[in-house]
Amino acid sequence: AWNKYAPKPFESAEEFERETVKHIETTLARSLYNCDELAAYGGTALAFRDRLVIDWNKTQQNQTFADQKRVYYLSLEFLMGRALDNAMLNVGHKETAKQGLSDLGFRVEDIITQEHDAALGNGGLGRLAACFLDSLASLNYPAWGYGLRYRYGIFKQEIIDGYQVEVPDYWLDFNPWEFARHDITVDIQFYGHVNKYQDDEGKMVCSWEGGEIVQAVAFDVPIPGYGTPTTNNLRLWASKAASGEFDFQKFNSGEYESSVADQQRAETISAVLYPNDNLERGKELRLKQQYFWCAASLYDIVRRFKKSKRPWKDFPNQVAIQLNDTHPTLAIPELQRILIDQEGLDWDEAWSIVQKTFGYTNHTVLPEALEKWSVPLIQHLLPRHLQIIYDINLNFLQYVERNNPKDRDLLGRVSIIEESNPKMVRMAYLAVIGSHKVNGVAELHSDLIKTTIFKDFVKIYGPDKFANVTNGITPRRWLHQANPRLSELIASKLGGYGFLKDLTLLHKLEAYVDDKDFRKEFQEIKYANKVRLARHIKEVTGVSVNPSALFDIQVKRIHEYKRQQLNIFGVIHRYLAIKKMSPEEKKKMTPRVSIFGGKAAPGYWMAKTVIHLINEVGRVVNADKDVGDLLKVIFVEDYNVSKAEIICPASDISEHISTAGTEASGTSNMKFVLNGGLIIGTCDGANIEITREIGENNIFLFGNLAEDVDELRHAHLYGNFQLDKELESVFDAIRSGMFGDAGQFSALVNGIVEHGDYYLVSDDFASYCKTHDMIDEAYKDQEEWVTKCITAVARMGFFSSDRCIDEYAEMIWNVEPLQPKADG
Ligand code: 26Q
Repeated sequence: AWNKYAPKPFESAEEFERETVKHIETTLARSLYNCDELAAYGGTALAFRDRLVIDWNKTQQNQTFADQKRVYYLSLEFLMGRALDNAMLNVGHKETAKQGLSDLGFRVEDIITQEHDAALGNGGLGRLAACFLDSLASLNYPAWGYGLRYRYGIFKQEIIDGYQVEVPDYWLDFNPWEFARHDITVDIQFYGHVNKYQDDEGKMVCSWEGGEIVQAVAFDVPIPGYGTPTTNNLRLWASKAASGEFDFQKFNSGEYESSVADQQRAETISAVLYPNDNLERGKELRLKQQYFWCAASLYDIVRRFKKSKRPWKDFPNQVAIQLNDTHPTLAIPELQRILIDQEGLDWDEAWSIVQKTFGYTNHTVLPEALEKWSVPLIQHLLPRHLQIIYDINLNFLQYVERNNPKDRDLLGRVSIIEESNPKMVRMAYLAVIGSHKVNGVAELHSDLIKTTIFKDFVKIYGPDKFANVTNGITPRRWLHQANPRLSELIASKLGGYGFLKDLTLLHKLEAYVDDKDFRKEFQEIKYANKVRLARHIKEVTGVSVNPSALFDIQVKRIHEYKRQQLNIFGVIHRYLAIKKMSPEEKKKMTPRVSIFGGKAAPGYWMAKTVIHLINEVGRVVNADKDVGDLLKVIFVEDYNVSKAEIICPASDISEHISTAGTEASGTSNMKFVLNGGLIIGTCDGANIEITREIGENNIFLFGNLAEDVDELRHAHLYGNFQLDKELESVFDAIRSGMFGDAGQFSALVNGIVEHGDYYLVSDDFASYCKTHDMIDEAYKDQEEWVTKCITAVARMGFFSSDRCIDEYAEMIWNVEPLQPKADG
């Protein structure tokens, strides 16, 4: 299979060493005598990259010749994390590399951790895109990701005096995983005006003219599959000033400075990832990013299609484009523009192609996260697109009116244009209208979008346009890489690593639930993972935690709807209880470590206040001699993908406690259970399906249901609402200054006491605390506890992103896998 020029798989440690050292000495120009871990990482990455690239080239060639339908996944976020361990897994021969590195005086784990995370995402949505790429390649789907090559990923979080401080994440100093394609560029137009004129045949045509041009440059990242040579492509666009005579003129006329300034202005488009998660802020630069990336990607996709010389009506049989939330919605009017203004198709023909091409995934029902852009802004930046959006809307509203002649209000409700001042373009509506399928990301969420934000559209298009694809995670990264010992234990019982390709095979583990040796090893692995996390906590916070205590973890973006405030109030409640206990009572307590992690959007004051409170509580509790090991409160700074790989295998309990109906799916819930931890959670998002799969005896559910939320909120505002008594004493403690200046936390407390408790913290508090008491009791019976954990792991097969991708492929994309050629 390997031609005579291609590097062979490492046949020995010596061969790996030879190539690694060659890269260190030549590609990196470093002497072996001052080779530190970073240089060893570089050499190792390059040696593995050489193998990856061979498969990558073959895959691309194979896909071009096969010329079948391809999937394009458009996402403004790809939260990839580190690549080397994944490359080693997929290329193979990690053991050889381990031996080779050891001969060179290094430990493979230390080398892997040298790599900077590729942190081009905020949270769940970006990590989902990364898991999808892994599954698409592993299942041999011909698929490309398209995104932006941000120079700065999500900021690094430092905690200084208990406050979050944001530090820029400049990550591109050394990135062996990207290939700059300086020959693959697209000119992207902004601003300008529209000219309408008659062409030679007397047809009215529009042309977008003037304005400015920014160049998009392609950077390609290989995405290897597991257990297959298929290696797909992730194409990220970087912005650059268009090179042309214009610059030379400026240089020549002595305007050097302003020419450089133009260049910098162009480069700011791809400079930084917006750090908002589930919040949209209407900034012009963000809209520029969106169009820049959509236009470059579509140009690329259309260029590839046109090489096949097929008629335009074949486009949707060759191309499926999935929109990861509304961020790429401008791709819809952009494709329509290409087809009518540049390719000369008539409107209806073009529109039918557009609708068949796109699918749209919704990730939220939170009103503050639904994207809207002001009409004047779009008019200014993208004048031709605004016209097309208006025409799409006109056609759509005429269609609605024909079918619903009596419903006058309906037109205003479903119009893409919101008649506010200024007028706004509702991107989610445009995405629904321009796609053939709309999906939510967990059953409850998919039901909710049909009855809330898209209710009218269900009436207009019928229910079949709406579907559910419950999220999943890749078991390669989230089981095998993050928890190698558990993966090995499972493989030893299941007769190999087949479960990493078919996660439903985990069900065979149930046969071992009573197997003494298996149970013991399962527990030992969990303990070892807790020791590893405890070591990390000690290193960065200086606090010692007891690995035998119950590890209770909540790591995710800080957001009011995710309710980290409920968790920390619960912790304070526990602290107050411990302070009142007799020595005998203390002896009966289950020792706990409450661990938090997550970033707050830099402008989200309430979220930052929550971080501050957690840190202040930790400062007081961790120093309190009365408490000792019974309670520790830890904030792990800079939560990211590589931290998650240490944290997820180390939980006894993890918290997924959003107000019912607010968390679309959640995916860390899946990661924790797959790694042998249990969940405390609300009936929200994928928690519901996790419960259905693993059984309600193996999960701790609490709180009000989604169907009760409206009424409860109403009661807060108009009814006779009583603050929960225990919560009141927590607030009294905060107000007393027990955790520092009480004034700092007044907005947090008053939001609940005075301003309607929108997230229903008080309503769920008693049930939350009671459930934690049940967890304490359950944890005392370790035998029963382990049974629950093992049973849950065995029943998690459904939550593989492989299952999820197969569902998209069949229900939405209509694409088939392409078997890799055995011979290059
Ligand atoms: C929009 C406009 C302007 C600036 C930023 C944004 C923006 C950025 C990121 C809006 C939303 C996001 C991210 C949303 C997100 O991560 N949603 C999560 O998606 C997961 C995968 O489906 C779900 O599991 C989570 O429930 C959902 O919150």
